[in-house]
Amino acid sequence: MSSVQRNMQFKKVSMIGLGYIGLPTAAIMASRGLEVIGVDVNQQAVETINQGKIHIVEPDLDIVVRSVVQTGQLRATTVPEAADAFLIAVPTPFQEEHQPDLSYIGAAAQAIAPVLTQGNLVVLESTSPVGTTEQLAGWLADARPDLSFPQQDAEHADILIAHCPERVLPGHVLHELVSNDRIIGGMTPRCAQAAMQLYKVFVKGECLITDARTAELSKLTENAYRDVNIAFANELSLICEELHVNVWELIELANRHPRVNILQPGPGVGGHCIAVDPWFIVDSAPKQARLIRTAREVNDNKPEQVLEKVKAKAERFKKAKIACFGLAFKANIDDLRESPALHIVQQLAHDEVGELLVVEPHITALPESLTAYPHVDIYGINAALEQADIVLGLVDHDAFRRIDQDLLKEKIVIDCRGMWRG
Ligand code: SAJ
Repeated sequence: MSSVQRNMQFKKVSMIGLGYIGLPTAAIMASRGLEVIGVDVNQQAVETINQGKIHIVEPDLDIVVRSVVQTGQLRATTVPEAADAFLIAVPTPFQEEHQPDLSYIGAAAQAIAPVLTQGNLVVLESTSPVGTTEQLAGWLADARPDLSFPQQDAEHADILIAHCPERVLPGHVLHELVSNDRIIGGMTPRCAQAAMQLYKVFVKGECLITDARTAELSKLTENAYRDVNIAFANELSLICEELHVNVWELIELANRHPRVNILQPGPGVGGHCIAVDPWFIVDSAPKQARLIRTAREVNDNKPEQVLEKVKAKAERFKKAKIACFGLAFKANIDDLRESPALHIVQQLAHDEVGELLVVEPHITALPESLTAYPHVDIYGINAALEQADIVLGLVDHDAFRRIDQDLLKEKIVIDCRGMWRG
């Protein structure tokens, strides 16, 4: 290995995909002095970013983006151009039967292949099934037979490839991007070293080196671990209902054991990570991943159980007024993607269970999926509480936790988050 290879200098870096992960990462790298070219197929997102604005919601991200666009360190485009390193942060959703959909990674590979040059580093950040980094390397090799890749030339390859999964928590992205430890999975040790040098530019946490397959499974394992633990809490909530025990008190007591740490039940698991990633393990090892599959099923069934409970209570009224507290997929964010709360409200609206008074302080208007229903409207906290027969707590936003519980005394309360226990 030459000294040039040992000390790769990254000056210009390209981020493919400017979404919830790509844009903050691009902005942070730019703020550390790298020249960053952000690439996205969404022309509108590109224009927004080039105006120094953002098209997603993440605390403080607007400030960083405005600053690095103003100084010229970050520029967005729809067409990839040559760079020292390419990071890929595109979606990896699943298809109908929960098989992973790698088409966005395939499209990213096709987009960057023409501009690759000898010595480039390509890093896959998207959460991916085991073997995807090798698949990416295969696609790039097919597109560029004039260059050599790690699967062909190991440590002598022209192009270095690694998988460094993103692990940041929505709502805390800017902090966690810098402070979290980072897993660096190289296709070869040299690939890992190069990727580590790049991440060291902005990561204060430890950079832990491994191979690409272990890095892929590590990310999936982290989210499956959380999913299984939430499923345990959700299952407990059903057991407690059957046995007339308060699940929140039960968990609080059990967690006083020094080696017990049960998570919180809820109306289901939302977001685009935890409800998706465990399926990638199930898809790759269906016979072995029995617990992981069952956890997914337990969590996916939770909204149905909430619906049944609300319907049973609403039957007592001619047309129940149901105040639905929260639409977001979790507390204190405005992200409605894959939200069990939204799913429950949509289903209540569809089944005409009553008049729905939707309270969601993080949005200003009802989402499109609810606007067509005449018996659904958006309300402030107090107006909804004044009128409601049934109060349905779906998301534990801080604003809801602060509600004066005297106002709930005369109501039928279905509190899926344990926020009104007092
Ligand atoms: N939830 C519960 N009970 C709990 C904790 C969470 O019902 O005790 C629910 C939330 O309400 C939400 C869902 O689970 O609907 C997921 O929320 P989350 O806060 O657990 O996770 P995400 O999806 O926002 O982010 C996760 C994180 N992964 C882990 O904590 C292991 C994050 O670090 C990852 O980067 C992210 O997935 C990702 O992009 O994969």
